[in-house]
This record gives sequence, structure tokens and C-alpha cells, in this order.
Amino acid sequence: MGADNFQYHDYYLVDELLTEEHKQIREMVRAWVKKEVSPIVEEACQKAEFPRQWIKGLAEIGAFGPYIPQEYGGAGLDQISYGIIMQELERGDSGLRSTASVQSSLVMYPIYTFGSEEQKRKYLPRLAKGEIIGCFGLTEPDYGSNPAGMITRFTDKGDHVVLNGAKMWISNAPIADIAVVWAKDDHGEIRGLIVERGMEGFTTPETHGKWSLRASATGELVFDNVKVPKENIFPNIKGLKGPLSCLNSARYGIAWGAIGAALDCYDSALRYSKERIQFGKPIAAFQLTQKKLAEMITEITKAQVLTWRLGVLKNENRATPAQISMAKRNNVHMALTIAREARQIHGGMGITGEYPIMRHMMNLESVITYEGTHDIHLLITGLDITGINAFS
Ligand code: TGC
Ligand code: FAD
Repeated sequence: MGADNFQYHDYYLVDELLTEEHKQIREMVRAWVKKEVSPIVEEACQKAEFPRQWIKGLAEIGAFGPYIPQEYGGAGLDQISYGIIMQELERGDSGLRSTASVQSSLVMYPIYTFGSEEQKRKYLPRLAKGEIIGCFGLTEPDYGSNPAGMITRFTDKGDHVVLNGAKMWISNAPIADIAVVWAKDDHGEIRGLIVERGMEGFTTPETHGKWSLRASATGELVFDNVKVPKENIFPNIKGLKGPLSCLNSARYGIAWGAIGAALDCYDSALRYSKERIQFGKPIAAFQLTQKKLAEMITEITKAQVLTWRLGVLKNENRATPAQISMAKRNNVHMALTIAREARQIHGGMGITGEYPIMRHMMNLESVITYEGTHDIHLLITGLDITGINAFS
């Protein structure tokens, strides 16, 4: 990739709604992304490799468990800080943000919220330091949008349980030391368990051939009569609301993150359009180019305001799951549309790794699918406003 000349855009002065601490966090994460991510992300994607050195850096900038209390190793920050971190990481690459959001929202959050004191003390500080990496197993080969139907289950054997089944499309699986797994017990009730790498019968085959999120490791979780100690089961949660609560936190982070990808595409398109001369003029001088750019900054600005407000509600514990769904759906679609338009502005150069556009565009095809597809989030809004369930 060429030099990272990214400039932030804040058309409605949303910065005035942030604290000095928020802005300092943003500068610190942005500087780390410029120094450690931008120079190697293109090659990592081309080779479909997750650069493991990012783990130490992510831990150092506080991207693992930003809002987990300090007594458990987290940074004890507010929800807007968490969002800002996700935005800056996804400005670098959605796969990088994925690694941090899975560790924070899908592994540390459930351990902190549903775990026993022993589980919290055992895992959270090490996850925050990046000494261990976690993943989150909900989706199965036959149950994606409808996780309630999952068939992975465990049987009570006295002091331990025996786990059987498989999870698919799991971010971080190939590099994970632990997996937060959602499975049914003997009564058909969904429970959460912590499965550790090294437990006999537990494997994590990597998923190859992705055209999207290539700098993020994705895999399966396969459980073949895995003996899991009972103390690894979350004591404080039963039912689908357990994993779905974790998704609220991750979807919130994605709503912020998508703005980062959109800003990177817009910024690159704006700069390119002023430099690229056709018909004796910069292409920015043509009305059709200006229409694209003006619509991009309009949509980014709307998303920035929406997401800031969601952050305030989240800080006050008032953000509803449906409000989070609306922001995730809107912002990811906005970012994907902007990536496609930015690709047009870059002409042929837009398909090369010289610019970040095509990489963001391909990544966002996953982001619009995972954590609930675009249409599932629409139906969540539909249910919220009509009271009628249109899922089944
Ligand atoms: P439903 O009957 O509506 O709900 C079952 C129970 O759950 C409660 N609930 C929630 N609780 C907390 N937060 C939410 N967002 C919740 N939504 C529902 C609900 O109140 C009920 O509680 P209770 O006490 O009555 O039992 O469930 P349903 O089976 O009809 O499904 C609803 C649906 C379709 C919306 C849901 O299953 C869904 O969201 N599907 C999408 C699946 C999904 O998002 N999977 C994501 C997998 S993880 C992932 O993609 C990680 S990518 C990570 C990365 O790399 O960044
Ligand atoms: P399906 O559920 O089969 O959906 C296919 C299509 O049907 C979609 O367009 C969907 O909107 C539509 N559809 C389904 N039901 C309805 C309905 N009722 N009404 C209207 N349309 C409907 N999962 C994890 O558990 N952990 C992870 O870490 C994780 N990481 C991922 C990383 C990547 C790169 C990807 C691609 C996925 C990841 N996932 C993960 C899985 C992800 O959450 C699922 O892919 C997603 O929930 C959709 O499930 P599915 O792929 O089975 O699609």
C-alpha cells in the first residue's frame, strides 16, 4: 500500500461532543495504526495471514477489554472510548477490528458478565494483556441467523461434562487459546462454557479461500467428546439471551468501526479526485464526482451523529438492542456503499493494493453479514416498531 496519508473528517464538529480523554485515545490508536498496521496490512491480506505481532500492540493500546474494570485488567473506559478505538482500528482494517472486538465483546464481556469470580480472575487479566486470545462459538453449519436451533450439546458426567458438535465461521479460532462456546445442556437449555486449547478432542481447523477479512484468521471449532470441567461453565446465564447480549456489545463496536472504514475510503477518494487529471481538469471538478463525494460525507456525518448518540445511551445503560441493530445495519451499509463509490472514483487504480479501497470493500462484505445480517437487523427494527415477529 502507498503511504498512509489519512486525514480525519468531522463535518458537523462532533469532536466538540467528545472529552479530551476521548480525543487522546483516538490520537494514540490512530498513531499506532499508522505505524504498525498500514505498512503491512496490504501484504498480510494478500498472503491471507494475521500478523501476530499486532496482538502485543493491541494489548498495549488498551484495545482488549477497554470498558472492563481495571481490577480485572481492563482499561475501565466508557463506551464512547470503546467505540472510538473500534473506529480507528477499522480505519486500518476490519479484520484487525474483528480481532479486538471478539476479544473484548465476545470473550471478555461474557466472562466478566456471566462468569464466576474464579473465571474472571483466571482469564480476564491474561486476555487484557494479550497473553491469551479468545474466540466466540455461536454459529453452526446449519444454524447461522437462527442460533436457537443449535445442535452442539454437552452431557453431564458428574464432575465434568462431555461436549460434542461443531461451530463454523469463527473469528480468531485458529489462533485462540480459549473459546467461549454456546451449547445445549441435557435439558436443551443454552449455556456458555470456556473450552481451552489442549483439551482432548478439541480442534480448530482454519477456513481457507476467503476473499474478505483476509488479515483475520477464521476457522471452525470441532468438539469430539471433549471433557470440560464443570467449573468452566458460566454459572450466571441460561438461554439465548446470553450470547445475544454479547452481540449487543460487538454490534455497537461495529457501528463505530464501519465509520472508520468509510472515512478511509472517503479520504482517499477526496485526495485522489483532486490529484487525478482527466480532460485537462482534476476529476474533482466534475459534477458527477462531486455528487459522489458530497453524498459520502453526508452519510458519514449522519452516521457519526447517530453513533455518538448511541454511545451516550450506552454509557447510561439505556441503549436498546434494537437501537444497536439500527446503527450496525445503517453504518455498515453506508460504509460498503461508500467503498464501492470510492472504488469508482479511483478508476482502475481502485482495484489495486496501492489504495485501501478494494480491501475495505471486500472486508465489509463480511461485516454486513456477521453479527447479524443486514436483513436480520431490518427485521429486528420491524419487530421493534410493529410488535410483530417476521423471522419465522
Ligand atoms: P428471541 O426469541 O427473540 O430471543 C430469545 C431470548 O433472547 C432475548 N434477546 C436478547 N437479549 C439480549 N440482547 C439481544 N439483542 C436479544 N435479542 C433477543 C429475548 O428477549 C429472549 O429472552 P427470554 O428471556 O425471553 O428467553 O430469539 P429468536 O430465536 O427468535 O432469534 C432472534 C434473532 C433472529 C434476532 C437472533 O437470533 C439473531 O440476532 N440472529 C442473528 C445471529 C447472529 O447475529 N449471529 C452472530 C454470531 S457471532 C458473530 O458473527 C461474530 S463476528 C465477530 C467479528 O469477527 O467481529
Ligand atoms: P444464513 O443464516 O443462512 O442466511 C443466509 C441469507 O438468508 C441471509 O441473507 C439472511 O439475511 C437470510 N435470512 C435468514 N433468515 C432469514 C429470515 N428469517 N428472514 C429473511 N431473511 C433471512 N459466528 C460466530 O459465532 N462467531 C464468530 O466469531 C464469527 N465470525 C465470523 C467471521 C466471518 C468472516 C463470517 C463471514 C462470519 C462469522 N460468523 C461468526 C458467522 C456469522 O455470524 C453468520 O455468517 C451470520 O450470522 C449469518 O449466518 P449464515 O452465514 O449461516 O447465513
